[in-house]
Amino acid sequence: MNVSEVMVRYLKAAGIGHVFGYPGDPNIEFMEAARRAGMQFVLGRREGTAGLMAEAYGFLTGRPGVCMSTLGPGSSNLVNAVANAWLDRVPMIALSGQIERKREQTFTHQVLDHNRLFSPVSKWTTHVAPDTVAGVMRKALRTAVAERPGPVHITTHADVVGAEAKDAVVSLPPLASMGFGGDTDVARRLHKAKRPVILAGIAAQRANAHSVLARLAEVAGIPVVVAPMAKGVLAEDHAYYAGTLDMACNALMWDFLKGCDLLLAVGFDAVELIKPWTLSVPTVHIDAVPNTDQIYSADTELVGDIAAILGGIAAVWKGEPRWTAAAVKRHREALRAAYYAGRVKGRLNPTDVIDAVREALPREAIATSDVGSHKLLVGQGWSAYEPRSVLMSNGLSSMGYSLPAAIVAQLLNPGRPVVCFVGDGGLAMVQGELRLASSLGLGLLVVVFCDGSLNRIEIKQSKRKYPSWGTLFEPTDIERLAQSMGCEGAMVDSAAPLQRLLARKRPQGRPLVIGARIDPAQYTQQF
Ligand SMILES: Cc1ncc(C[n+]2csc(CCOP(=O)(O)OP(=O)(O)O)c2C)c(N)n1
Ligand SMILES: [Mg+2]
Repeated sequence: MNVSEVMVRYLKAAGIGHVFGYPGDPNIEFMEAARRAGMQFVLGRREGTAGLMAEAYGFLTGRPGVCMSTLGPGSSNLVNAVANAWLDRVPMIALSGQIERKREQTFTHQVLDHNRLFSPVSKWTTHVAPDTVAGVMRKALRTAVAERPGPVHITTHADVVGAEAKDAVVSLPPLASMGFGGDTDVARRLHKAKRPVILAGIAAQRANAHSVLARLAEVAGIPVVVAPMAKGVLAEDHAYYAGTLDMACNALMWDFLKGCDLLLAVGFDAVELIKPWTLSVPTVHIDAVPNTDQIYSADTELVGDIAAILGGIAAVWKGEPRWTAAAVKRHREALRAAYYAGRVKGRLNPTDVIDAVREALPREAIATSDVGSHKLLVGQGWSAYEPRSVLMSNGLSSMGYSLPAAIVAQLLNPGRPVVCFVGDGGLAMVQGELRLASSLGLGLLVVVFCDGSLNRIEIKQSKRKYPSWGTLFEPTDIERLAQSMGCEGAMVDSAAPLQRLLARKRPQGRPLVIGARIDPAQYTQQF
């Protein structure tokens, strides 16, 4: 199939039988694909009115109205109709041809920047390519009809429309969510499943779904994997806690998910995904918003108050737990063993640091983590027991986050221990804020993973057999840095003094900054 044929298959699968438009050169392959597929082409007398016909089609049927124009003057003529659908809240797929990709940036005749032209009046502006066309069509159709509905604009380049599609799987997502009662259907499916798993993300935490999540996991016996920013949404000593996704021990976690026969994605936001989604298990999307990202495909969507939806499933659950607590425990033990892989005996390993801090602090401690190799281990190894007790930036993943975040966590929770985990690179970006923390009198614990390296990047250089270049930097004397900022400081290079230091006292009235001179060998083994 060529790209146009894949596009047309998606439109037909969505029940769309008409294209309203006005053609130019770059549209010919698309029109031919539409003709062969038995679609009706309605030749308006200008693009603006053809677009309004598509809007009326969308209004009447609830399915996206499809309009089509050529590049340049055709696309600028189409803007008014797209803007109309935007403010009338009508689903629309607007297509505009474009010059070949290799000339788009430098050629000028008839070339307008469609993304800039349509973005103020579209829910999404994008283009198709041979290796993305099916994914783009799934996302475009789901986005156009999701509340509030509106237009998606897709540019179709002249060299793409006839090219062979490499992403040609035609699999239409549900274009509507299930209404009231859908939770009963999902409960039935859960009951039929042998190895269902819940993947809980940040929206579940935002919805305060933690208690009902625990209840559902218990009554139905479903292990819960959490996304990093949702750590604590299920206490990590709960019998059905099954690990954190896309941090250390990634391979083991993905294998665990691959082994399930029904996945409930509960408020899971794919913004936290580092690896592409490769699962093909039947998936139910439970969220406050429809699955418009289409990063994972879900055959069913339950959209609304996440806690209420989970409560509905738990309330109608009948039958035995799907997993025994013992089976989940075996998985957790394998996960823990993988987490310690690569430890070097007699050295201060990153996991030694995390363990020492976790053991020294009470359950209710709040932890913040920065970005880098250390985050991947903190993300898997730090045990969280309460919602919103772990703060990390895992969407933008910006270095320099954890110290400012810890300052605020301590400011808002004066009686609660707060620990900031940070790499030496990340600390260097924001270390001036240590002075703020001491002037505010915050008894923060700051733990710095000192390896003289932007390790996460250095590791990627070494994977390509490149030397470490631009990724190493001179050590900072953390003890003196801390003191000059009005904090207490210490440097450790083995586990025993770290444990002693943490046992001695909690920081009071000013931060305690501990530089942990780690051996990064464990990172190399792990990633
Ligand atoms: C603001 C910002 N700049 C650059 C990056 C890219 N980056 C991701 S991890 C990393 C290395 C971080 O080094 P460090 O803080 O020492 O942590 P380590 O990896 O050594 O544990 C870099 C440069 C980023 N995520 N954010
Ligand atoms: Mg570092």
